[in-house]
Amino acid sequence: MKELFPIFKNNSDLVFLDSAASAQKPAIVIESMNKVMTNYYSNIHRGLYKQSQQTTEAYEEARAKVASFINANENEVVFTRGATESINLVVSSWGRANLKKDDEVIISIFEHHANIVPWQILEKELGIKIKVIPLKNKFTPNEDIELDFEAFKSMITPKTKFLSLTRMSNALGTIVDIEKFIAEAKKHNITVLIDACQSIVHEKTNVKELNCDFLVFSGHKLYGPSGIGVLYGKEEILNSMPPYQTGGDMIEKVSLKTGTTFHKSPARFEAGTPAIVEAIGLGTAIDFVNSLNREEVFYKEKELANRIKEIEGIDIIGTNSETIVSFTANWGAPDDIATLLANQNIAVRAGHHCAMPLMEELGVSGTVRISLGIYNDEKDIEKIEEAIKKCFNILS
Ligand code: ALA
Repeated sequence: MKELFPIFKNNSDLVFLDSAASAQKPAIVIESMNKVMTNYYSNIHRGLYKQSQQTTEAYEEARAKVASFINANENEVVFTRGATESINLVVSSWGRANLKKDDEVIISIFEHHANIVPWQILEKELGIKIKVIPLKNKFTPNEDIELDFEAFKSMITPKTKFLSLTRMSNALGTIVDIEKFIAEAKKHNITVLIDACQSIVHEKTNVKELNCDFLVFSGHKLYGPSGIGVLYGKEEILNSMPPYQTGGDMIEKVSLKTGTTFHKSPARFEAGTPAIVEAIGLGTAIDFVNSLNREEVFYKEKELANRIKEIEGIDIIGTNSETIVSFTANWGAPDDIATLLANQNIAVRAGHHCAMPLMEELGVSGTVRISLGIYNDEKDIEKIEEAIKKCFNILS
């Protein structure tokens, strides 16, 4: 698989174990973006000339690929700059239009800052209340970790309006049984957003089966470019929401005399010139992922992760994690371990992983996070095993 990713040709010793932060790009994605820019690039939805029409077609084709990838309709797929912008869009637009003082929003202790801080802004601005689904059991290293579903059920009240939940913890790799949480939320008419940033890379995602109202993900973790992300929203909900940003392409009519009217979704939420080339690159990344036997790839990634969990002398944070291994060690600080690994050309992430409340709950300042992608193989695992032993010898 490495041969499909030019970075490994140009960095033959690189052991890349930081795909949860951002994945490497296959040649096919790089070439497709290059092809647009060298052959027909123009702005979209505006030009009557051939190149503009070609670029518009490629951009809208990318939207169709995303829609089919998650089983949505095309007008339910909004291109954003990334998952962070997608969540901010929902909080800012849906939140301000639908929430009032004392309304409750439920998130979980697993959430990334991008699914916490926008809600905190509304908490200050509108006086809403944020409730947090806790861990089921007191945290113990080298044990499984899960969210407390019973606690979630008991925190729902008539004032609970929104559930914003990750499918897979970016910091630990723990999978959340979102089907169960969504079904419970729906019994109480709670609007649901799923953060699928990490999970969509590894598993099939079907928004209709999930019955979530919103789902967000970024292109760059899915072997696509950075600067492009997706907001899925149910059509009637998106069309009921006020615009998030205003400007060109999202308006139906602007008049200084009678005012402005707006398009429906998706144009309603794509003000200005969007990330055209990146959207097309994301479409190609989806073609690439669709060409793989996804179950087989996921199985292999899990197997490799399980081998890492067996390395002696490290404390695994959440042994039931999948494709990610987060650990601490009583012989070295996460930053020191990551630096020594970097010196051996091994890329991992160390720190709080933009999930400081989770770290606080676990009682750690940070972890070393090893995250796997489709290009990782047995050799990478042997190298990380060896490298961690070396770190132990140096630091202990
Ligand atoms: N959210 C990305 C991560 O988990 C950057 O590292």
